[in-house]
Amino acid sequence: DTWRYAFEEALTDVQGVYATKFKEEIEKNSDHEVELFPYGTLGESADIMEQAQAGILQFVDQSPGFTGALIPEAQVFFVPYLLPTEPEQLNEFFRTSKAINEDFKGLYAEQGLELLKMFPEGEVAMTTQEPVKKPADLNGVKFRVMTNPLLVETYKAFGATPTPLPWGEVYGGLQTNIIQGQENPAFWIESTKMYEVTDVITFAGHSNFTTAVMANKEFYDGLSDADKKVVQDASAAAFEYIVDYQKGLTEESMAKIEKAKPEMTVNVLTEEERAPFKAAAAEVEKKFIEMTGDSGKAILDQLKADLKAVTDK
Ligand code: 6CS
Repeated sequence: DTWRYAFEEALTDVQGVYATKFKEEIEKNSDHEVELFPYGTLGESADIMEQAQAGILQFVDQSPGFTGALIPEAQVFFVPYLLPTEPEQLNEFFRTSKAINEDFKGLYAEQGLELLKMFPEGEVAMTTQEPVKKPADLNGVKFRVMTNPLLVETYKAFGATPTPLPWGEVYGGLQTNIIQGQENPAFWIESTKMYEVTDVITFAGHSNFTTAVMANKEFYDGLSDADKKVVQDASAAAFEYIVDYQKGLTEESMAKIEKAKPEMTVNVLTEEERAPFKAAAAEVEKKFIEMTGDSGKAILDQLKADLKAVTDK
């Protein structure tokens, strides 16, 4: 039989490389086949999620940036400056976190989804028309964010006018000046040519793009123990593969951007410049608790404990 797996990016982007590895592992270790559906073949992120919940798709990669309406707690990844920036610590956090590997599993299960893996896709950078050195530089900037209420709060706290949009509207929105900024990891800024429609890239270190791969739960629960193991093993192998694949990826992507558009301004904010952005985190954290109540607070506390365990090592 054939299992259908959709994701939010092209085959050659991070989610696509992960999915390709997952497919290879499944097909090597079982009689099942996996058919991959990259971005654009089945609709926007919200569409592929609906199809996965309906059981039309067996697997889906949807980033928490789009999962906020379904699972409000998944917005925790948009509390700025929460995750470590050091890659090995970050990877170890995703491997070992109880919040991610146990608590979130329960929340996804309530929505008919078996959470298989969460993984990081790289440090998020802002791309804008004008330099961003301080929050005031974002005043009046209509800044596209993924469709997620907490990210709206983050960019409000950063001083911008946040505009939630699905991915498909971002390039055109920048081109026609409906929006003047957006944020994403460097590989994505490069592969989707965001640098063609913005002039400045700013690294503020406020977040790492997190994504999540899940199965339709009814489908997963109906698998034999042997097939469940094949799926779990393939997920673990794809995780290790993708974190390794990403070593140096930001630098390579930035070099390609530099080559394609030498006049692009790239600013890496200093600690001093980051301070006012960091100061916004407390307010966003408060909003997160308001939106998600005890359940969100429990996840946030667990996540912080998991982070501490990794950074104390
Ligand atoms: O910003 C977005 O909407 C997209 N960014 C990435 C890195 N992957 C997929 C997502 O749709």
